[in-house]
Amino acid sequence: MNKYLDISPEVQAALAANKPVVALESTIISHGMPYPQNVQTALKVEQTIRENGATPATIAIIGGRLKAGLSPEEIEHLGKEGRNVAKASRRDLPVLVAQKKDGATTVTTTMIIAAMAGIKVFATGGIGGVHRGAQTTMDISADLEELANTPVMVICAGAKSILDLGLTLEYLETKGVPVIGYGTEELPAFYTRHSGFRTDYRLDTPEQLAEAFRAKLEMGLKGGMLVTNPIPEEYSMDPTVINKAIEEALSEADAKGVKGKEVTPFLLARIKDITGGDSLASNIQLVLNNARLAAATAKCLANG
Ligand code: PSU
Ligand code: MN
Repeated sequence: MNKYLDISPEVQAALAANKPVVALESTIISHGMPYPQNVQTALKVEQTIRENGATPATIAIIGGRLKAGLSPEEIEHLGKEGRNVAKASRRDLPVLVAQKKDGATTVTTTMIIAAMAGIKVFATGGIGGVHRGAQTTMDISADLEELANTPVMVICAGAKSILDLGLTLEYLETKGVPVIGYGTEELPAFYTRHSGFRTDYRLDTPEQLAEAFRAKLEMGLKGGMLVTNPIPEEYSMDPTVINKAIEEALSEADAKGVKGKEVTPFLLARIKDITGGDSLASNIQLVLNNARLAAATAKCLANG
């Protein structure tokens, strides 16, 4: 096994017995939500995965060790430290590991570490993508490149319109990443069920998701698969309210000159404040919804 990787005993036992395991990211804990809701949500997501018959593996870098499976104390630590913990993308891994630092893993690094551990399914909230204005800023999330290269199925609630959704889909097409709508032909827009953009395929059951991903793996096609699972109707936001908050957050980021890895956490925090916390409540519910689908899909993959 990779000498930098620690798989928790619980996750190791599940993998050895070919039982379903679901990977979870930690940037959503340290940079995506405020304390203490971040810790409460992370623990609730783990519990939801257990209740749905799979083993959760929350992923992070702790003291330079790549961790698949965290203790509740480690989750508390990442949540409490928040933005003091480095947001770790692919380019950050070498130095964080060499210097024995902590890192909160994004979709990118969670995929990398999940693949090292042999975990195939990963549940999160939203992925990074092509930012609006990327024609000049070149701000394109490393998440897209990772989806192109690393064999993990990522289950999210679509992408929010802080991104250019059309360009994000174009990029994924170029890189050969299948974009699946779960129970829908339309790409969900994270806080809402509708974006006006189409996914590549609609699949309707966890078994169908598992079959498609298994086919991809068995053909030896590199890269992952993106499953977009719409937020449940009862938790979805009013599009006018959320789009106004997004526009406001974007122009603030622009005025303040926010750049690089700070862009996404800045926008998420501002949107939460502008909506008076409503966006956070939706965010929590859509993550739980993705955790349930991921557990069901991991079960199908393990049984197949
Ligand atoms: N989108 C969200 N919540 C998040 C993120 C994105 O709705 O927490 C996080 C994820 O960890 C994602 C990362 O991988 O932000 C993307 O950051 P960037 O745009 O800097 O690549
Ligand atoms: Mn970026």
